[in-house]
Parts: sequence; C-alpha cells; structure tokens
Amino acid sequence: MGLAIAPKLFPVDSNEATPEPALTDGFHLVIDALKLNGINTIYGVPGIPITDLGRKMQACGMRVISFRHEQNAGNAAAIAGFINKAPGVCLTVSAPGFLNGLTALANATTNCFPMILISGSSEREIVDLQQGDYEEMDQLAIAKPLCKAAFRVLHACDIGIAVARAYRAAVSGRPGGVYLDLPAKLFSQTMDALEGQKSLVKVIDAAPAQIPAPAAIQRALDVLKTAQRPLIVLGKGAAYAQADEAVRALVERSGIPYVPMSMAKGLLPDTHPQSAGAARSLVLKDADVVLLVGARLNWLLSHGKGKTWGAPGSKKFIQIDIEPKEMDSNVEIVAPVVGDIGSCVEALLAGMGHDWPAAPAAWIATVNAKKQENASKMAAKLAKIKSPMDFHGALGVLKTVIANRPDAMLVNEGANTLDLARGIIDMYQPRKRLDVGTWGIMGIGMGFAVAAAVETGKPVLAIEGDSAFGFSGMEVETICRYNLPVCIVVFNNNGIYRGTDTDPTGKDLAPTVFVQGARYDKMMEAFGGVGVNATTPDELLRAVNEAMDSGKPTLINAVIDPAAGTESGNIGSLNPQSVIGKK
Ligand code: ADP
Ligand code: TPW
Ligand code: MG
Repeated sequence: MGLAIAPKLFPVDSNEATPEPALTDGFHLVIDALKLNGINTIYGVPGIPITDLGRKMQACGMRVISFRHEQNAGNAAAIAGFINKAPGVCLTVSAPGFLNGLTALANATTNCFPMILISGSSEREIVDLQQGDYEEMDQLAIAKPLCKAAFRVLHACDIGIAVARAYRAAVSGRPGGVYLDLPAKLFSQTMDALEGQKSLVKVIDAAPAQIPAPAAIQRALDVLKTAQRPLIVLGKGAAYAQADEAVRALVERSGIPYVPMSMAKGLLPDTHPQSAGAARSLVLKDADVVLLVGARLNWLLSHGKGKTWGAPGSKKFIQIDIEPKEMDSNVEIVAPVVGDIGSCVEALLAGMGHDWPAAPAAWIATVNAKKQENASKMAAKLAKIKSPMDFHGALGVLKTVIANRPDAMLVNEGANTLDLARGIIDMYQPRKRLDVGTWGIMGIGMGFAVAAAVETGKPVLAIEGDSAFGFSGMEVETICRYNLPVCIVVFNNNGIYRGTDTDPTGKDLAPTVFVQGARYDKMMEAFGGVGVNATTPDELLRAVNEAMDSGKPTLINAVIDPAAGTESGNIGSLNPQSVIGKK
C-alpha cells in the first residue's frame, strides 16, 4: 500500500549530520487508515475543521462526494453500507454539521446498515469547560445513545486503532452506525511516518461467521416439518447478508411460499412461482409455521400478532437473526436460530438433506389461487388510462421499465407513492430496491440515489412523492455536478397524501397541500440536467426510457390527480384522528 506520508514539515538545516525522519500527521493517518481498510469513497460536506481532510483525501485518490446537506451525505453512506456489506463513511463539520448527519446515523442503526459518521469537533478543553468555542458541542455524548458505538481520538498515534474499532463495530454482529469524533487539533499533530504506518490496523475478518448451534438447527427443522401451512418471510437482513444462493436453495428445496419485506424484494425475483407477495394478507393470516429470515417482528409485521396474523396462538415462529436479543421481542419464538444468515441457512439446508417433504399441496393451491385472483384485479387497475394520471397508471409503466432493466437501482419514498410502488413494481435482483426502511423516514431519496449510482455504476430510478422529494431535493445539483445516471420521477399530486385538503378558516392552504401545478422538472434544468413534464403514462414511459438510456440526470414531473391518494398511504390505521367536529 502506498502511504500518504506528508512532505517534511520542518526546514532542514543543511549542516545537519543526520536528516530528520519523515513525518506524517493526523490528516494523513486518517486517510491511510481508511484506505488500508478498503474505504475509498467518502460522502460529506466540507468546513472547519475537515476542509483540508477532504482535499487531501481527494489528492490521495479517494472519491469525495460533496453534498449540499449532511443528512443526505449520511444517508448515502448508510445505503452504501447496505449495498456493499461494508461501512459507508460520512464526513461532517462540528456541531450543526454533526447534528445534520446524526439523523442518518440513527437511521442507519435502526435499519442495521453499517456506517461510520466521522465528525470534526472543537477543542476538548473548551468544550468540557463550556467556554463557548466555535461550534462547541459535546458530540460524543450526544451521538452515543443513537448509534452502536462511539469513539473519540485525541492522539494521532491512536487513529489506526480508532478506525479499526469503528469499522469492526459497524459491521460485526448486527450491523449499525458508529460515530468517530476527531477534534480539530488531531489533524495537525505530527509523528514519525514509520511509527505512524506501524500504528495502522487492517481489520482481519471484520464480520466473523457466526455459526448456529446444531441443536438450534434441529429444533427449527423439527418445527418446520410439522407445518401444514408454512411460510418464509425474507427481510432486508437476508438481502444484506449476501447469501443469495443459499437463501434461494432454502426456498426452492423446501417448496415453501415466501413473502419478501420491502428491501428484500428481488432477493428472489418477484415473479418466482413461490413468491406469495400477491397473497400477502392471506399467507400471514393463515400460515401455521413462519420462518423469519433477517426480518424483525416490528410494526412492519404487525408485531407478529393481531388480526394480520389470524387467530391468537395459531402460529409458531422460527427466527434466524444474528442478534440474540431479537428473539421473543414481540411474541414467543419457538425455534430461535442465532447466527449469520449464510451460516444458518447452509446449516438448515444440510439438515434438510435432499428428501425433504414437499410443502403441503392444499396450502400451495390456496396460495396460488389467491395470487391469481389478486394479480388479475391489479392488472385491470394498471391498464386503466386516466387523465390526470392516477398512481396505478403511472406505476404501471414504471413496472415495465424495471422489468426491462432488471439491473437498475430503484429508490422509493413517499406515502402512496411508496406503498403502491412497492406492491406494483416487481424486482428481479437482490439489493436493488432501496427505500424508507424501518422508520418510514422521508428524505432518504437523493442521498440513496447518489450512493446507488456511485457505488454500483448502474442507472438509478428514484420514484418520489412530491413531499418526500422536497426533503432532499437540493441534491439534484449534486446529481448534476457528478453527472450521475439518476432519473427522478416526482409523483406530483400536489401534497402530502393528496392535494385536495382545505384550511377550514380559509386563511392558508391546508398543512398537507403545496403550491398548485408546481414544476419540479425546472429544478433539474436549473443545474443543466434534463427536465420533463409528463401528464400521461405514455409521456412518462418515453421520458424514463430516454433518461435510462442516456444516463443523463433527469427529473420528470409526473402530474398525478391530487385526489388520487389516501391519508397515510396503507398505514392509515396508525394515524390517530380526532373524531370531534367530524361531520
Ligand atoms: P425488514 O425491515 O426487511 O423486515 P429488519 O430490518 O426488520 O428487516 O430486520 C433485519 C434483521 O436482520 C435484523 O434483526 C438484523 O439483526 C438481521 N441481520 C442483519 N444482518 C444479518 C446477518 N448477516 N445475519 C443474520 N441476521 C442479520
Ligand atoms: C422525516 C411524515 C410520511 S409520508 C410523508 C410525510 C411527510 C409524505 C407523503 O407525501 P408524498 O407522497 O411524499 O407526496 P404521496 O404520494 O402520498 O402524496 N418527516 C419525516 N419522515 C416522515 N415519515 C414524515 C415526516 C410523512
Ligand atoms: Mg404527494
């Protein structure tokens, strides 16, 4: 590895007998430590005290993607972590920049994405005495409860160890966000270059395999064998694990119907005969044994109980997860299988052998009948051409775009725009669908789109509600600046959920409503990208195909009927609403 040893920092006296040793400094040690661990791309926003770090990173051959707001840079780093199964890194300035990045760090932790947030910080002595430094904040203390681990480095000789610890903490066990605090003074500290080099640590086996106990595997197989109506739920942990062939073999050898969680779509193609995505309600309600693979029984799965899951006590859950504390988090797990998904699934396959009984035919027939019934209802909705477009008409054409370009990356946020796209657009390859995840957070769109393009080099289709887009919309400049192959489709229904609410007093617009007839496409044009206003499915299809073929940054303002959406999309049941004053 070529080390970025700093040029000699002190003038040399020509009479000196022995030349001074070459020196390195904090800037270069951070760069060398990251590069040594394979981190070559940084997402961030420059400023005191990390401006020069960014410059030097670039000079040392790293890719430094500079954003307009740290939250978007942080989201980019987080999703790079998901895509690569290695930490994505975000670099921010102190206090406000740090706080802007912190939402992304917390979101990464919540979603189990490996990420490292590196923030510059003010002088410890002043911060600790609260004497009012420039951008003073005790960042380490604030980050701690929101991430998996948090470290601060005070001495240049500790940078190597700190980066190694941050890396390992982010990816080992259940992945998550790690905070690394680098006070301004650290960067200019010097040390002997060779000593510096020796202080660096290349992390060996950062995410060690975690082999499940044989008894846990046997218990799981015993339960699975008794099932009359088995179901497999694939979560984004299964996608993250990159054990794609093993997961496919488990599904196919068992013959069990499966449903993918949102970001697990494409792990097996959604068109797979065993996909029960189109019969989701039925299989969750009626299954008797459910095998969870990298999916938590959180709100997205109705906590494993309630009417979604049918009669109380009608289910047995088997769960594969790397985090032992996840077991029994909401309901009893009769067969916990703790380990990494690759090792667990391989062990299950070995235990199943090759004469595992076929899944009960009556159950498969019931599931298939429901799938067909729902699929034909959906096809009729997608084919209806309306003007202005409704969600189904617009999403029907985007479904064909992904079918024809299965290797494209898909980013998706919004309420109706999210829920309906998730159901309608089939995915064909693993880790292609990136969305709002566990928190249902708005604002991931442009950060995810930038990282998807940067990390994979594939075309990106970002399907965005008009509200959702607004959270990170300024990054269209970033997309243009780096000339990324990103096509953004803004589903412009003039508001949050719908554009038809009114202010009962008549003073303002309703809180859910935006400027009517807004032209988001003009935003892209402002920075040299392509903007298109699409009012019909045909126009939309043409514009998207053109964008995906050309790779030019494009924003299509898709005009959607403001009355088409429903409040909160498909999670309206979580939305408390006052009954007082309702007519
Ligand atoms: P979804 O939202 O798709 O249902 P979740 O984020 O709720 O998925 O669950 C992902 C789960 O996967 C987490 O509980 C996490 O601990 C687990 N996980 C992540 N990586 C691995 C891995 N390599 N092996 C096993 N489990 C993993
Ligand atoms: C960080 C609350 C959930 S969905 C949504 C908001 C503001 C926007 C829905 O409107 P959009 O989609 O995008 O136009 P559509 O198709 O239904 O019209 N702040 C954060 N996260 C969340 N989830 C919210 C607010 C919310
Ligand atoms: Mg909207």
